[in-house]
Amino acid sequence: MIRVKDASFISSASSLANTTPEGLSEVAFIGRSNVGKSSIINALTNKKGLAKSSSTPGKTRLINFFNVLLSDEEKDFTLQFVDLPGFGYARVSHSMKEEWQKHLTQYIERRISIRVFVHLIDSRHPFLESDKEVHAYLEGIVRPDQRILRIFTKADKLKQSDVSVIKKNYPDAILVSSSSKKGIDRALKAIFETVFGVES
Ligand SMILES: Nc1nc2c(ncn2[C@@H]2O[C@H](COP(=O)(O)OP(=O)(O)OP(=O)(O)O)[C@@H](O)[C@H]2O)c(=O)[nH]1
Ligand SMILES: [Mg+2]
Repeated sequence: MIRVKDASFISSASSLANTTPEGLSEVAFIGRSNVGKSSIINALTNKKGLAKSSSTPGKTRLINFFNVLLSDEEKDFTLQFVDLPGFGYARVSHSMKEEWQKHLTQYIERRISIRVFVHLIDSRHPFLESDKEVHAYLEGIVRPDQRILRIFTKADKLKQSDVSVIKKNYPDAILVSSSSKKGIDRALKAIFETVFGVES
């Protein structure tokens, strides 16, 4: 089984120009503000407070890099998890919003090291137009060496009937709860296999 041995904060960047050097394979967590991007990084690494989460949307304002050391019992692997600001956070001035989105899209489109885009979707709202737009956007820019993984967050808030609806519409759906940790092992395995192309 794949597990995280260690995780640590590396740096924050306000734009692509001042990011850490290209190199380690990166997993970029993308989604609407408040969907649970920072929380899933903490759950996956089993480190509360590693990424700053908040009930107030718009908490993450920079591109934050975390070094993650994984092990599959035999070998160690290193990845970089990247916590990003949310798409479409409205409670800032229009010009500031445009500035954020510009830096965000530059990082997403031009950063060579990105191997996986983890698109997080709030499982209570699985069919939002904004998520369809994000998915279409990612499909439009994804390079042959990159993959898109869809993960549904906050699954602890769902009734079984809601789970069935998601599974029917997204047969490969990975549902997770960062609070109860349900689905977290499966999400880690999926990320690992997507990056390294091997079964763990
Ligand atoms: N019930 C429940 N709440 C969650 C879960 N994951 C995150 N939350 C809550 O959702 C809120 C937002 O979580 P964050 O991780 O800060 O969300 P984010 O996507 O990083 O938000 P921004 O940084 O603003 O873009 C916080 O109050 C979290 O405690 C989950 O699995 N279940
Ligand atoms: Mg955040």
